[in-house]
Amino acid sequence: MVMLAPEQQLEKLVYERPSSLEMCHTHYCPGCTHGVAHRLIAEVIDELGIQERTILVAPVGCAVFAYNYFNVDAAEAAHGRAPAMATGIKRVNPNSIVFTYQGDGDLASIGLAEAVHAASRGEQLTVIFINNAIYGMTGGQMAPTSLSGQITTSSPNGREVLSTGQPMHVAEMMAGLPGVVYSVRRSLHDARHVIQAKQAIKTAFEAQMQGLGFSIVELLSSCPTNWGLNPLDAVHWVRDQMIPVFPLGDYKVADALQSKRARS
Ligand SMILES: Cc1ncc(C[n+]2csc(CCOP(=O)(O)OP(=O)(O)O)c2C)c(N)n1
Ligand code: SF4
Repeated sequence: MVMLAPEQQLEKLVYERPSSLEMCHTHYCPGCTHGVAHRLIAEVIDELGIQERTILVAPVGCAVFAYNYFNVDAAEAAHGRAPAMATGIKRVNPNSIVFTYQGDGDLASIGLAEAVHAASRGEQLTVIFINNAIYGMTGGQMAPTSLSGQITTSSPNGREVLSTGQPMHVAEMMAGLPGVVYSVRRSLHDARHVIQAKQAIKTAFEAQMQGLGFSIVELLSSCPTNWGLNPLDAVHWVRDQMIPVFPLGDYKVADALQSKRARS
């Protein structure tokens, strides 16, 4: 076969599936940004060259089958228990890179204790926290992160903050714990923010690779199905309704990571 110089080639590769993603269809609904989050994590794992030593701890929630979608070793935790399971996995395999992938029902509700204690202990883990303001898998019940007045199947008249509290701010809360070295919030609602989200995921994994402590990236994510919106309106809802309540930003970046970012 005649090899053409790059400038003579008619086809240019613009998309390649990360090796850390399996070649399969996911069960996510059209327009759901769980898939975007998966793609970003897989790209980061590939770019950091850690596929062979990365272990996912999957949640219960819409991402329950994440272990089928990532081409890395994986374990499935009971609902909310991923940080506890990840703690054990990391402690017996200190050279592995362990991450949990958890929704807001999983992390901020039933599994809040496991998440907060793992963070407080400064476990060498990375948590990817998907905040879609609702319980997706079970049919759209209110989550700790549901917005004030948000209509869900368990708050048909809108979330009443006097009886159910204000939306929980996980990235800010985690930042207050000494064991946490990196806690930020990003959004998946448009291309610019997706690129920023990827950079944060990379920094979070790098924090673990350097043995600095617990890192968490909160990602504002869409659930068009349970919000009753089409995919475009759903990402606009993230932008217009969620971001004012959950401001994007860096809530904690340890000095060791700051100086690395300044050097790069
Ligand atoms: C011990 C236990 N309690 C409750 C459930 C039911 N349950 C399954 S998924 C889920 C909520 C998932 O919501 P979230 O973590 O926000 O993830 P999403 O589906 O939105 O991605 C609940 C309550 C369960 N599987 N196990
Ligand atoms: S129910 Fe919501 S979170 Fe779950 S896959 Fe569908 S759109 Fe995504």
